[in-house]
Amino acid sequence: MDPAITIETLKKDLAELKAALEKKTFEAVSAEAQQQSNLLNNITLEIAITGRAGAGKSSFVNALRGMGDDEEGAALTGVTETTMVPQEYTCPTFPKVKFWDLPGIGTNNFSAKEYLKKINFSKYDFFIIIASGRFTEDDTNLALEIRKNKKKFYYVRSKVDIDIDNYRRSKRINVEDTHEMMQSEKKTLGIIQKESYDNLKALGESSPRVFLISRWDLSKYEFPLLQETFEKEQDEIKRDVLIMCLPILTKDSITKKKAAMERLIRKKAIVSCSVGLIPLPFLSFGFDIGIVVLTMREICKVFGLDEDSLNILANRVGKPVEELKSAIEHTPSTSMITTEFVMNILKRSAMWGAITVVELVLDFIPVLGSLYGGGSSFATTFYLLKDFLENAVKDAEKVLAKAAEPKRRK
Ligand SMILES: Nc1nc2c(ncn2[C@@H]2O[C@H](COP(=O)(O)OP(=O)(O)O)[C@@H](O)[C@H]2O)c(=O)[nH]1
Ligand SMILES: [Mg+2]
Repeated sequence: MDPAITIETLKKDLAELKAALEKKTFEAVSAEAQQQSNLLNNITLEIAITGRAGAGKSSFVNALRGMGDDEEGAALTGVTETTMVPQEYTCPTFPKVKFWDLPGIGTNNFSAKEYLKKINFSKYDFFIIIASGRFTEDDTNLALEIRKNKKKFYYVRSKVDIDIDNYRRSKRINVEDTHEMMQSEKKTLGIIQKESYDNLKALGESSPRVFLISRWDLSKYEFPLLQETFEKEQDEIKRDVLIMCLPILTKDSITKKKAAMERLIRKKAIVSCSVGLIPLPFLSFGFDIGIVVLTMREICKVFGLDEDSLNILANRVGKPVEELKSAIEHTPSTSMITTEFVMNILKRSAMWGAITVVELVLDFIPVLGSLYGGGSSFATTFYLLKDFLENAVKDAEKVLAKAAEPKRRK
């Protein structure tokens, strides 16, 4: 198989890395890489979803995990809340990312302060306050308390799909008329946006921002904007974890995941220089094959190409998992990604006969040459992972397109 990346793209990457290294010493960059290279497994992120009973909290948690409501392990929806205990739901691929389905505000007559104490306020990274109609004093009191405690929160208005439907019915919109359908959607969103703004303003919020969503399609309305907003307000590391853990909704989410994964690969390649190098009989140098295997598996998960993610997606879109898998051309299933698999790529790759890539790396980043095997370890790890990533991105795009195709008639 031809490599998915060329020497030219590699040069571009190396030039960027070189520029980054000019700002800091290699030791500093290396220490930082050590700390951050395992971020998908050791950075925790706890997102709290709160709001009144029936607002759509549990449904939103399921949507954030890319799941339907009827799946095993999904949050129960449409049920009356009886407990005051936050329910924990982990991201299906990286369990250090958690979505907390909080008890309904206002159900037990707690003050906002008491409520926050009950739910163990301090552990959450940020809050999402959901309402399906009007926001109430309970919501704004909670927001006020969260703000006092210097944490971020976002107002979300759920179920806008229902509002759009209702508007269309009341105006007898012709469903065949795409223009009318689009106009009526825009019109309804405008109305809700204004209503929510006035509603929160009347409750004392000075310049409220509300994000309109439907749990049935997070790629639509204002979920993408909400996602962008909360990502922006996280530190770099948590932002990348968020990007890599949220489900793939659009091509744009694939692009963002790719950039985050590239940042991670750079760190992994740097770390690979300073760990024990394993010599391989057919290569003139050693490198840490374990890092490569693990990262390739992580790439599969991030791009929804592992078995679990594919099953979840198949269930969500109501298609057989085999149909989605048929769109994957390059990426092997995670169980196939082993040391042997990586060695086979190396054996087959003509580039490794001549050590061009290693020379190239040392050309750009000579400091690696001073570490025993550093240049070759970096080059091998970097090159293998970038190549794997390029292919995974192509496959993820194909799976996304396949999932969106109209269902086949039986
Ligand atoms: N159409 C539509 N229904 C929703 C949406 N979000 C939640 N629901 C429905 O609203 C009801 C209450 O949702 P649930 O998530 O259980 O609310 P919770 O009490 O806040 O956890 C359920 O029947 C959901 O299916 C949405 O965005 N669109
Ligand atoms: Mg619930």
